[in-house]
Amino acid sequence: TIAHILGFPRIGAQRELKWALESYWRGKSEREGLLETARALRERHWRLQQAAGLDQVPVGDFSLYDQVLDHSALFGTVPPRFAHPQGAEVDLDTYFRMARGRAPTGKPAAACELTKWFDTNYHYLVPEFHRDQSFALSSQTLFAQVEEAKALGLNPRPVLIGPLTYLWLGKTKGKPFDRLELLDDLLAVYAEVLKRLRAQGVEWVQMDEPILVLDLPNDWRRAFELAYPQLAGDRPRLLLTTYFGELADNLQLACHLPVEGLHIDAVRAPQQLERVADWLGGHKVLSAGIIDGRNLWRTDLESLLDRLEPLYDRLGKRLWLGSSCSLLHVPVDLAPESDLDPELRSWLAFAVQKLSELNILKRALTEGRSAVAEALGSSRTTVATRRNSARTRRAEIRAAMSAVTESMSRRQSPYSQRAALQQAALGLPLLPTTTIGSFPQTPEIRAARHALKTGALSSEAYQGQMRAKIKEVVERQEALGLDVLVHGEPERSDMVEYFAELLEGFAVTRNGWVQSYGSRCVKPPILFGDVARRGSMTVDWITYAQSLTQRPMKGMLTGPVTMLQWSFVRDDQPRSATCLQLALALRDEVLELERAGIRVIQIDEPAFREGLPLRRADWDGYLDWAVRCFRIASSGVEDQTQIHTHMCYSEFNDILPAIAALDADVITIETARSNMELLDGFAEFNYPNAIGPGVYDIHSPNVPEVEQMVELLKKAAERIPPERLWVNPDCGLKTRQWPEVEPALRNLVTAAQRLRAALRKH
Ligand code: THG
Ligand code: ZN
Repeated sequence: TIAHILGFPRIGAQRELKWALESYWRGKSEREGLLETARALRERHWRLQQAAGLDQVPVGDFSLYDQVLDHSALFGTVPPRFAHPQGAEVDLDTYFRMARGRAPTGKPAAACELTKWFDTNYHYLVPEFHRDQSFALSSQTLFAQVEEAKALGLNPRPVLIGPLTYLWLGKTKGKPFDRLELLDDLLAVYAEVLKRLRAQGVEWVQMDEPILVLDLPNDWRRAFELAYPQLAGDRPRLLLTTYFGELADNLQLACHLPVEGLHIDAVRAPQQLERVADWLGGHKVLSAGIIDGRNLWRTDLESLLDRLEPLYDRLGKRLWLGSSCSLLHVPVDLAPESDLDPELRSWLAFAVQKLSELNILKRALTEGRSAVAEALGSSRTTVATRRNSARTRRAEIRAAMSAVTESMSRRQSPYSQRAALQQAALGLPLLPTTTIGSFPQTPEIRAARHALKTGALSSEAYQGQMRAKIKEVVERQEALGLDVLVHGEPERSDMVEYFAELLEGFAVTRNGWVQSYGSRCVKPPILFGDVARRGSMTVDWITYAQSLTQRPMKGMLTGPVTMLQWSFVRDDQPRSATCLQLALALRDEVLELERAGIRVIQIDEPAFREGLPLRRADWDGYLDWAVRCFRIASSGVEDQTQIHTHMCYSEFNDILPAIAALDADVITIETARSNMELLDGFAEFNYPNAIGPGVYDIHSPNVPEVEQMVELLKKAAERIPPERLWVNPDCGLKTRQWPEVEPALRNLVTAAQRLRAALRKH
């Protein structure tokens, strides 16, 4: 019986990789320094696994930017604009140019697209395939890392994204074609990679095929049956790994593929364990992913053993114990989190702690429970204290949940009536201009927040500095001629963390960073108990900002679904119940903003689409409660109060009815890069309320030209009646800098004015 994990977080407990990357990109350090930091992190992470008694270490789970990009380098999938000679080694700067559009050497070019990795908050770089694509082994990195692990006396298990998942994750460019046409050519490179690994003495390779938990079209299912036999021959054993969900209709397919082992996610889908054991045949390894790679609660070891012992009796050594998925999605180490409440802390396991949980389970199976009695006792106590804790349940919140009525999720009047009342109250021009909420987080703002945290700055002094920033952005917006203003959010570290710090039921960590993309990280809060609003969270800032201007000031909140989606949430009640608590807390904040005279309130839901389950059969259930929670948060207001929402990073077309059902008065969405094609869906669907399609791509440092935005707006006006069209950037401006933002917004306002004038003439 082997205990193992599918991957370890690579950013480093102190985010060493982030600092090393950013220093290299700025030209402040040499390639050697970066590579040495990376090597040292790999060694540290492998040693942690070894010290915890795990039997194999994943190799290739480490990446300098993204594991999908690493595969594009391995197979030579480099888009033509990077002028990479076919078959040559993909060097470090080509790699970073693909990721970021630029690198210390080489010509800049448009970066590859970033997209969410399944239903996580991690983003991968989308492989680009063109019609005459061919693949060739173009990176030695993986083989070198195998040698590295061997030299340390470890048993390396290289991690590869499987051929079908790799093709699935990519996009075709140019004339459309079927990606499966590329499979044979790609398989030849996989065979070569496997042969090389075999020659290096590798016993097992982890082949990730997480698309086996999706609804797969039949030709993709057939492709699995055709592809894997072609990988037979001189190769290591294959552990086919699936995660993030249930195999369901792909279960027999996965069990019958000619590989030596199958890994399943037994946290998201525990019910499939026994069925897979039944179907797997008498010689294959079953790797049970039983330690949660997506959340950070300590495992109930004894209940799990009740489940695993009968399986172990059946399978013996063929039962392996693993993490449900890579630990990439959880923070590194709980040990330094000394600020956390001790009781809450005793309920948690970060990546390092999860390694020992695996070891305890393995020992309990192979040596008997008595060999680890102490650890099991501690787990039992944890489970009991958490279940019975007063911290997790509040009577008044339970009462409020039961008291929710149907009318709480309905505005007083339909949109058309509200729109007229809002227009009368706000007096906005045709094509009103606004921004999404955040303005550049300057080094001064960050320094002030840091000084507040360390105690170097008093709370009063901090308030004063933030107010000064707010005044500055209000003046700038007035000067630019924007119609609906924002306060700029200088006081917010992160749109989720900010509210988590103020709400009861949440804890935040000091250093619990999780990689979001490249060197960028987020620190997801821990939602451990009933959510309650202690007092107002945004009202002082917003009313101060409103006091500085006659124009409407938008109050900015993060919506319930996004708060849920971007936190580690409790697993002792359905997500829908937790989301309802968030909605009730936000509803109170919305009402207080309204009472304070704020007439436009935005409730952001960028993670609304990402929360959609991976299987279509589960969509309606999710959309039903997610929509209801948004409506509960937003519907307490008078008709005159205008509710906005914002969404980004997503394909919206498949959930348009749900987006319409949110019944926000205005939705602002990311569209600049899709050239307004995204709006076709909204137009075809006859989306009923107002829309602000982003006309300024804030992900690029380029300043958009007036003409360019006028063109985009014209396209938008062909699809959406101008009376229901707003003009705004794609997303918040937090990551941008003033020298780009100011001219870009000036052009945006000019573009709106031009189109208004043109429309008046007709
Ligand atoms: N907040 C949270 N999750 C998110 C986003 C967010 N997921 C999707 C998207 N936005 C991810 N985008 C980013 C963009 C910037 C950063 C992180 C995620 C970022 N992080 C800082 C860093 O890594 O240096 C750390 C935070 C800080 O110090 O401000 O810049 O907005 N929850
Ligand atoms: Zn956005």
